[in-house]
Amino acid sequence: MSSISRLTELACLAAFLILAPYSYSMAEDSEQLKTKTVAVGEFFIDRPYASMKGPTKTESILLDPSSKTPYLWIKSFSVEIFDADGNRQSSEYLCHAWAHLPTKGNPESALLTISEGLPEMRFPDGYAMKIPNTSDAKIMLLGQVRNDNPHISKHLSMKFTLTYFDDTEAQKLGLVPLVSTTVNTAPTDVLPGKHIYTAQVPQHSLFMRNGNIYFIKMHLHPYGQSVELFDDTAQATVWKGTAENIPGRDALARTDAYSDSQGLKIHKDHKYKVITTYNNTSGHVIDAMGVLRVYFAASAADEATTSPRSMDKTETSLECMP
Ligand SMILES: [Cu+2]
Repeated sequence: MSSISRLTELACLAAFLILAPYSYSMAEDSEQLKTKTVAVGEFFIDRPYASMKGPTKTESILLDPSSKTPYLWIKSFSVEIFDADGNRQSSEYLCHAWAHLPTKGNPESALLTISEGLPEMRFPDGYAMKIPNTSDAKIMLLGQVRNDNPHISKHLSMKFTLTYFDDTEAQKLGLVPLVSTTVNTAPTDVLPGKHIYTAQVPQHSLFMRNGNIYFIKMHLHPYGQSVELFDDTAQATVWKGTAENIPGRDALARTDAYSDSQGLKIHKDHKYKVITTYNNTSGHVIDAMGVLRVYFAASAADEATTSPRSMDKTETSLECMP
């Protein structure tokens, strides 16, 4: 190799090393990831409780009063269930758990929520929920249990776990903040048999901007089969998640989630709908929900021109935001 081309190569390498921190987010270092756990409960169950009908408990916490950074960046939220002796219990008792993050804007845009079939949510590398770290910036935690076993007498408690980076680390990593919103297909009473429910994504929805979805969770009740985000303009599925029911029980074993740094592209000039399917094999009418919750980052241009804080209209009320 000539000395000139060698010099050119070295110059290119130097330029790359100088520019790299600004062009690429660094790999997330788990040593810098902090963890907060909170016990919520107890919940006493001695009869069946359908989804959304079981005992509920709340707690409010400061995530990290010892941290002096102005913001904290939440990476994951999970819940485990224990009995009175501290033995780990099945997640089938989890109806849902919420963490309402402090925000000056739309409260619905800063909600972490997990529910039956999905006991953990974790954002992909490069993305997180950003919250202020001040003495009044409390996170409101809510847990609700469910049960389909009539022969039971149990005291349960929940362990909520949040993982997060402080602002200094988040800046180093170049983390991008996400906002959250839901689309609810809201089938309330489902007759026996197969059913399809469809809801248009409203134009005022937080994710009807150019940008990407980086995390999706779906919420179904037992006998739910799938939740799909469909691009009506392109006539294409954006994402479809399915659920696994426990045979012979009124309970979900598992629901899908989407978590990927690549993201799912959203076009603000397209029309979208959410399609939920149920197969009610119980032989009687059941109550049900079909919710798609997305975590979204707008493109830089759309973020500058459209503030989510100005969109105070939400698709659903706080009582039905799983
Ligand atoms: Cu529900």
